[in-house]
Amino acid sequence: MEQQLKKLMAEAEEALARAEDLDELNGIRVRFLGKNGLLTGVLRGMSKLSAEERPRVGRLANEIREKIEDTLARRAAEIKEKVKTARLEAEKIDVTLPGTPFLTGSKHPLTAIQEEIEDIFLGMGYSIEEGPEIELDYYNFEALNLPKDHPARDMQDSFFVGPEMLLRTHTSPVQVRTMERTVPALPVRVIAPGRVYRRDDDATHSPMFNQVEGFAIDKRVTLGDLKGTLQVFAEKMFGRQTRTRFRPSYFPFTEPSAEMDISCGMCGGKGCRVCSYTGWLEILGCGMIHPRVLEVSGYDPEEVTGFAFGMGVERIAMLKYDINDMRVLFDNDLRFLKQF
Ligand code: 2NL
Repeated sequence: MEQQLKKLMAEAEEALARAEDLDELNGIRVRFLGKNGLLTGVLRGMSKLSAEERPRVGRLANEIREKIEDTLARRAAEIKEKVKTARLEAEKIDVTLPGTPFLTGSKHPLTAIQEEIEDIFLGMGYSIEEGPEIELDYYNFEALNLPKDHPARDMQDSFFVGPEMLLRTHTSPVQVRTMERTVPALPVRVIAPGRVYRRDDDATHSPMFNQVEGFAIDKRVTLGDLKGTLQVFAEKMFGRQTRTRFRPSYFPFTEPSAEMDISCGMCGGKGCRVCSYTGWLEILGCGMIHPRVLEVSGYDPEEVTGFAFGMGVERIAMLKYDINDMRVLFDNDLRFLKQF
């Protein structure tokens, strides 16, 4: 019986040494130490032993059980460690390999310029309003002192989509809608950025372009307020050294009307290719809101006055970045866009 037990132990040790995973170990445990296992099987024969043999064999059996259990535990620990090492090896990464470049976009120059314009006027207490791009003839023309068949309508050749509807030719209709909504509240200071549409198409005109118009209404708003406001705008947009000049002009919705020029930033006003050797660049149109326009929207022109201005965002971008063909702003060629 002692022989049997020693043989059993040798078999168990050998099986344990060969086992490769935890499932196998568990199988060995069941096979040797389980309730119906081999060790139990041998011990069933103990009844045949003599009284002096029994304690010795019993002790040996216990020793063997403990030994097998020890080995089981040791092998389990070894196998766990091996599995862990193998997994670490498999999951190894080389942190010195070059990474995948993270592609970052940038704002389109027109968006950047428009936001810059917005920020300047927000800083002067203006709020931003938006409106529909498909507009009623009434808001685009009639309310702005441009009755049907008025020759000044030809200044803005338009895309009509119905007898009374068109793609807006400027963002002024947003301002008319704002006046209608806010009357008689004072003061009103609003800018209206957005897309506008005109039947024009060449290097300096696109059938769709972006405009920022602005206006201010209050008691006793003057031409001086207009000039001061736009001078501040020009300095913030083009630099502290920027000078402005106002030339008389004509718009049906302002009286008097003017064009504002800024001193050429390229030559400082001396004259160069960019300013066609005049020293000046035209950047916007403006004027005092025509009393008829105030009246149509419900404000009393005897009580309040206002100024208004409008500028093309593309034109500002072209001047600021020295771009000579407007179309590159719409081509979306990355070789161009990546420069900003
Ligand atoms: C230009 C000139 C201008 C206005 C826009 C305006 C709006 C209202 C009343 C009066 Cl609601 N005027 N807007 C005034 C003068 C000039 O735009 O050359 N834009 C690109």
